[in-house]
Amino acid sequence: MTMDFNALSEAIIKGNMDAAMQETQKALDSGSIPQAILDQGLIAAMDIVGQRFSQGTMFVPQMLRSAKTMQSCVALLKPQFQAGTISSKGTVAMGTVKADLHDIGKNLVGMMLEGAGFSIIDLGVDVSPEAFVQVVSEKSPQIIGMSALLSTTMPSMTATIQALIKAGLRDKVKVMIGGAPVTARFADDIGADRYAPDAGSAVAAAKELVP
Ligand code: B1M
Repeated sequence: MTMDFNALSEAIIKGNMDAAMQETQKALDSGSIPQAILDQGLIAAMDIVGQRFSQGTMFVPQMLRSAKTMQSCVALLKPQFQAGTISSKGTVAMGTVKADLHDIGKNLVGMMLEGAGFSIIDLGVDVSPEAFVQVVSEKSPQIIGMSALLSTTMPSMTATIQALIKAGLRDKVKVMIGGAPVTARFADDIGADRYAPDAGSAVAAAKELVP
């Protein structure tokens, strides 16, 4: 069924958690597809928050409130994306790179990968190249997933790949990168195995990397 998610988006933008959660539940109860709620309601709202921040009509505390509101709505959607499969397709160690605290996209990608049957090691935010190297050395994930939302933190992706090479571990793990400022060209330039523009593509890419 089609539904418009304006009330939901508006509640996210205003950081009105109760209203946003009610709208999310209402959309689920009325049969809306969870992916549509996510894309057209939640992510669309965060894009508007970003635009207003750029225009100087929204500030960091409001952006944070919107982010927390979105995360509560994502938690309501999470069971809808759970895997029907028990055996793991492989392990992905996911983190937002050093000096970057944005974790909504990273968490969404992790949630979708989990839903597709991958096991996730969540390294959190502000993850140093050394921490990525350590997880590869100790836990042997098939893939590391790096997320960056700031153009200033993208070089940490390069540093992580260099650190993996230095530790002799680069050929032991596939590297997937993503985040709003990241591009396929950048992924090629730094020697990553894959770039994914969104959570859905990240799942498709992970399946290709670990067939
Ligand atoms: Co920040 N922020 N922020 N912020 N923030 C942006 C990113 C910005 C674009 C806003 C703007 O100016 N329009 C801008 C960055 C400009 C730039 O460098 N290009 C910005 C800035 C400047 C800042 C601060 C510097 C502001 C300040 O303090 N003056 C500061 C930096 C803090 C830090 O990290 N050190 C800051 C802080 C924050 C908050 C803490 C308030 C909050 C984050 C809360 C949190 O994450 N827990 C926040 C938010 C919410 C945003 C915006 C509004 C929304 C980000 C988001 O969650 N989007 C954002 C504007 C925007 O992006 N429209 C902005 C929704 C999310 C689902 O999308 O994360 O892109 P996204 O993830 C997508 C894809 O990118 C992809 O899949 C996801 C799902 O489809 N993807 C991957 C992501 N990771 C992937 C990994 C993969 C594959 C795909 O493989 C491993």
